[in-house]
Amino acid sequence: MDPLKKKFFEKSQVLMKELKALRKEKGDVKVGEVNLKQVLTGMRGVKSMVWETSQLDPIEGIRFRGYSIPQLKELLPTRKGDSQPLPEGLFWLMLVDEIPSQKDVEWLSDEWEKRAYIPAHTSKVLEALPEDTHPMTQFNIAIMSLQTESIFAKRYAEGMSKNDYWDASYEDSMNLIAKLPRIAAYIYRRSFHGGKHIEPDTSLDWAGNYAHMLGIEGADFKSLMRLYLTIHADHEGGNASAHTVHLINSTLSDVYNSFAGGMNSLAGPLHGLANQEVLKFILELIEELGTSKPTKEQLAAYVQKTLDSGKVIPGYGHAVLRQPDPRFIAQKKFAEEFIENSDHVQIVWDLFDVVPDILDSLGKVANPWPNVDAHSGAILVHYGLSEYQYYTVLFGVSRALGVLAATTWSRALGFSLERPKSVTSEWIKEFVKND
Ligand code: HAX
Repeated sequence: MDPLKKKFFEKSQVLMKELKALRKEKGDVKVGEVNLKQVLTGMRGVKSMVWETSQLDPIEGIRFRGYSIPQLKELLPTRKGDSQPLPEGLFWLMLVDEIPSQKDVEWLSDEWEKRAYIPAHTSKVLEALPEDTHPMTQFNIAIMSLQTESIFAKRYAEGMSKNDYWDASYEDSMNLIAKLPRIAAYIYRRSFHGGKHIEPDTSLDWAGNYAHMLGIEGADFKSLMRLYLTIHADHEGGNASAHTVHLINSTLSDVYNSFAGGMNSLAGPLHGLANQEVLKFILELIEELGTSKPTKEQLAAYVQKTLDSGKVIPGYGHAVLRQPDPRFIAQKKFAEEFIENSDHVQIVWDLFDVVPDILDSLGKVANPWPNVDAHSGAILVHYGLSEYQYYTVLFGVSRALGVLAATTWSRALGFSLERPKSVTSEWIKEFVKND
């Protein structure tokens, strides 16, 4: 058994027994109440699942196994000569709740490299699609085509014992994560660079190699990708993409089916697609205002006009956060350190000064602050990745780390099929009348 898998098995056995005992002895303890507003507005705040890998605080933002993003930047191993954390380190941390050593992350980079093989039919499936198919659609179709590789599905069909679900899930998760940069880079080169693909550089780490296969060279872009793929990895279990993965996987549908479902959820503009919408918004405002150096007054007027036309300001607001997103701040710090004289980055910073007051003045927006998606596009454009239709794929590659680590835990802990209760509006009216 590989060292990460062995560690995971030992830890998950202990927790599984503890949770079983808790369920038996304390199963009736109340953990909260649900009010009508929560039923009517997307179940905000209803505590209804266990997600081991990270937890979100409205004010402090995300903590991965208790560590904030600045702490991760201090503690996770880096590649020699680079200052940004390696996503391999975060995956290790999320899976086994331990900060890995340099040797551990090097082992993981090598292990993913060994598992990165893409079956021939996946490129055939992609090639059958029109080149202008949205990259997220291509990404999903490619993931689904990889389902032929599912060890879980094969072993289940052969009569696998419940006790082995975690093992097959671990293998599928490791294999899928290993393959994602290759299929994601393939889609980018196919859609935007005439199908001129770039061979992987197996001496690089997972994120560095992805940057290389995208065709954007330079140490700073590799560094950005390590940071980007770390900070987008997980945002507890209630967000739409993570929850979709959790729900699908609870039916014992394999990791490929589950992750593809989550990616369809990430492809919505209120969720991950917001990163493409933000850059589109910035490009459109530059076009309409006729300058790439707009004043804050011009920006304020443009924001107001957008709201007046019944649209949202992409990259602002959040269902849980009530402060600027630490993932936005981490990207701002990166831009301050590495990027000089970018009009796009300056617009992002000026919008940060202008938008919150305007959203606040509407009197209904719960969180007027920027979220993770407000900053990423401007940095990517700086390095030459200007095709914003692709941005959510980058997010998706990263999100695999969190949701697949969490899914492996779900199978090890033997979580049940998810099945909440729905009610009709008639039922609600009756209930309120009788209350
Ligand atoms: N611009 C304009 N109006 C906004 C707004 C924004 N950025 N954010 C919230 N509002 C509006 C809502 O549309 C809602 O209006 P109605 O009552 O007229 O329907 C009202 O304010 C209350 O909404 P809320 O309680 O503040 O926010 P929700 O929890 O319902 O929604 C969203 C959270 C993220 C969907 C919302 O803030 C939004 O639409 N933001 C813009 C899109 C975006 O950036 N999405 C990415 C979020 C982060 C993420 O998941 N990344 O992947």
